Amino acid sequence: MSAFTNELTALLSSAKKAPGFIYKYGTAGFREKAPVLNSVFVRMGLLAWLRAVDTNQAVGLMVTASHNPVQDNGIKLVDPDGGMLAQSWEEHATLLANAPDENVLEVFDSIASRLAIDLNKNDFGQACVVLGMDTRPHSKSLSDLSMDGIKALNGKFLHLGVVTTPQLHHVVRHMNLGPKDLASEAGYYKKVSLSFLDLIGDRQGSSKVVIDCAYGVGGPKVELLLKQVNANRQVLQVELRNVPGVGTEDLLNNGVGAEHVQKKLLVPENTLVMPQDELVRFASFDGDADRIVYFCQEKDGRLRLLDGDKIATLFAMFIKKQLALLPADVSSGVTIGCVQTAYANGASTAFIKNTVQVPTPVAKTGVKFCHHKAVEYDVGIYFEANGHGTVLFKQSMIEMLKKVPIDSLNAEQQLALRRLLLLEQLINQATGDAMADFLAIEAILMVEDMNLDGWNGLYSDLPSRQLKCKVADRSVIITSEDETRVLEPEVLQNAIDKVVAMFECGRAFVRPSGTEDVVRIYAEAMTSSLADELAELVRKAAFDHAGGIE
Ligand code: 16G
Ligand code: MG
Repeated sequence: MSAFTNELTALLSSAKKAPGFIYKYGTAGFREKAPVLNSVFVRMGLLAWLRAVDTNQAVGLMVTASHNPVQDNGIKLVDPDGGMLAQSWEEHATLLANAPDENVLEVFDSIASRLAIDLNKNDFGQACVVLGMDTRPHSKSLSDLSMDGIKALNGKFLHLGVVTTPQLHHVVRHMNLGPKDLASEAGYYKKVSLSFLDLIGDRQGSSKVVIDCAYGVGGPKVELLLKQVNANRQVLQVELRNVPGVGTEDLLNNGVGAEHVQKKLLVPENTLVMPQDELVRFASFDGDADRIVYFCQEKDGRLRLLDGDKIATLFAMFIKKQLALLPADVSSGVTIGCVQTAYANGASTAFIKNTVQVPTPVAKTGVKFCHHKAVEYDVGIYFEANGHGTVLFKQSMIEMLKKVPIDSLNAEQQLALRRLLLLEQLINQATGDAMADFLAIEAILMVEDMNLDGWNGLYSDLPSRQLKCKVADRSVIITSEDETRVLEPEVLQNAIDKVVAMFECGRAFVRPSGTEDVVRIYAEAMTSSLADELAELVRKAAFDHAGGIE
């Protein structure tokens, strides 16, 4: 370590910690106002290299604050399999980010020695930190700070420049697990577009889709993807709106994008919904394009949302159908699950469980928790209602499917097998991915000859409402593992139970947010106004029993 001390010391003293600030590795990494993040970026450069050396593989560092406003930025660290950073390392990240300026090297050394990681060894294997960044104005200078940290340790890095979060996950995964020729942004477009085109055969999109890109990085990237999709013939008619450009910085996630559409049930601002758009389906990405929701506008101007639950339902039905077409000896042992969170609409849970006949285990909010549960199945579908999600296919099952003698199958079975294998190629196996999910959804709609009405009509959502409540200290609320119940303070859960019992089909829960300093409230009931009423009562209960302040 001593060999690096001079350069490191200079770098660390040029990026001092914001006084008194406590950094938290939240649900999806560090996320704060950009000006207080300099020290975190340098330190996370160091930590990312440590993780790379620890695993002898490529790891990732994404500079983004996802759906947050443009003033914010953040870091998401990516593990060698392309998934989120191992939870045990979140503690190291938090420790290092909060170390007093004068102790950073000491803390760093102690983490390295505790994990027996030798930064002076001769062979670092494939260790490398892959960086990517979104389009925020400060993303470049912040990612430079992480690079400086890696350089100060003589570490190896590869900066992909501006990419979506899932593209970074893709590159890291392919660098380590192969095929290596796909481990690039270009490889991403190739893999996703070719599997999509193979999946749809000679079909063509029947109507126009408009994508609200949230003025985020998804805009320019989906444009590149669609160029490849439509290279030989016009397969998809897509119109992009809210694409970033000169002077649009402040518009990022501002009244646009998946978060706005899903939480507020409002059409994105600046997205002119003209009369001829009535039959058009819309999709909204979030700021770093790792989630997607669909919607359309009713004749009365209201928004009809097809959220992550509807997306999960579509995937579950399609996959279940293909599996059912295969001979029993191939499909009978295949396990399939659709992981949801407490936010899943009750109607979706009932439909997936009872009609599609796929189990719906509940995971804690956050991609990492859903992902973790989904890998327990051969086919693990997971989607949060907010549109984060993907479908994971266990490699052993894919190998098994590839070994099925094609001649033993009839034409329909061959097609079903092919579709499953292509879906695995199309859908991001590392993380939720707005672009890949978009093409997978469009492919299923085409193959199933389904329109938005047919998809939306699979079940009707129970009306729901989400609210926030400010409390002095949200950590006083402790929930059950699946977040459906409050364990502490007990009086809060008792109060919630009491109000929920007053509503037919009522369901409600509260949980401390992992990304904002608020308590979140969710309520579901038979009508919108009853859901509003229940949510308000539960908000009041949280305010009264968990130290409400505003
Ligand atoms: C983060 C999570 C998302 C989760 C949300 C909950 C990732 C990539 N993102 O955005 O999955 O739904 O946090 O936020 O994991 P909350 O804790 O503030 O409600
Ligand atoms: Mg995001």
